[in-house]
Amino acid sequence: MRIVVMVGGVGGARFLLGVKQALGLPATGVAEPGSPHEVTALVNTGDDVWMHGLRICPDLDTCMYTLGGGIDTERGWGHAGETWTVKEELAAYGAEPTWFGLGDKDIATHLIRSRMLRAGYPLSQVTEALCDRWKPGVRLLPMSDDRVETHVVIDDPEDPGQRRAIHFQEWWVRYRAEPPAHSITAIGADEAKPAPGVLDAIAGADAVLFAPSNPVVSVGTVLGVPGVREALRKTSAGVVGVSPIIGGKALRGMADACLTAIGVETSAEAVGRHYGSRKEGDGVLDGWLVAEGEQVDVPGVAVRDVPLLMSDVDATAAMARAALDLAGVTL
Ligand code: GDP
Ligand code: FO1
Ligand code: CA
Repeated sequence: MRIVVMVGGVGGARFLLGVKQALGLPATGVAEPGSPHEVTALVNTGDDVWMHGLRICPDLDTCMYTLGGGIDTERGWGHAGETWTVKEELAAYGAEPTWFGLGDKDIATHLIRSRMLRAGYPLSQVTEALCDRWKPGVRLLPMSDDRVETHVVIDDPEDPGQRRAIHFQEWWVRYRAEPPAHSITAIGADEAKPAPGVLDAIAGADAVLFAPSNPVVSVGTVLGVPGVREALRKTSAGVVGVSPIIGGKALRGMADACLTAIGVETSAEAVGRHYGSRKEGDGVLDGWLVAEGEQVDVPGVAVRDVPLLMSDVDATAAMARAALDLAGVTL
């Protein structure tokens, strides 16, 4: 089976661990040759940012480290056993931004990536090279090789009454998404092209799953790459999303603040409707997985309620199996 999963970072990576287990793929490392299943993750790159002269790709790295067995499970991002010596030295120089957690081991990833990008390699090839080491066991495809950066318009904390656009990383990491977002825009999305292999993966899939990732700044950004929505509406694969909202709450992070910014209520039903039906509308879903006991109606979309907490890999694998089943895939 060829499974495509649209993901962001922490939530998406944990969901991918469940998808791998559901398909009988080894937890870490690559499947032995001839495995009947292959998984392609289409990863959000709107969080990406240049900092201290390094290109940082939070969602790609979170997926790579998580699936490669190197993630710090507590934080959900960055390396296990990380140290922060360079970060402290940069702060001693007063080199901004001091609010971003650049780990020493993580910097090696950014040095390799920045050097390859400067040498003219596209992000998709850089990612492939980095994955040669980490062996995530799924193909990690950036949504685009072109620069797309999510920015958030807030009231300027330093100059009340003025509005300022800041990078999503500053809004989230520096300000914890406290300042209300007046608008969220993926700068460069309109001119971006899907990375090589993205549209083919969707067209050739047996199932396309939306991880329970942030529907605005993760899945939403991937959907915003020209050509992706059309490919999803055309594919013969079943397209099924997993709600990141349980009981009207986002489990972690800033999905509620993002949904509010785009005028969507923080509920499984509102997010399902936001993605919309492929058959009875201009949306992209055939199915929508919601939390057990939730009564959700999304016109033109088959809704199923199942336990939706990714409390461990077994629980996540059960969610993945339910999503694949709803997508019409029999394992
Ligand atoms: P990020 O890029 O690091 O923010 O990670 P993602 O966008 O991939 O995923 C973040 C989303 O995962 C949040 O909006 C959460 O609501 C969702 N999430 C986290 N844990 C769970 C869980 O156990 N179950 C479900 N259904 N969603 C979850
Ligand atoms: N998240 C934080 O909350 N604080 C940090 O200092 C931080 C540093 C960081 C460095 C590299 C990286 O790949 C990710 C990092 N993240 C950090 C996570 C990341 O900013 C967010 O989790 C996602 O972008 C949210 O969508
Ligand atoms: Ca992210």
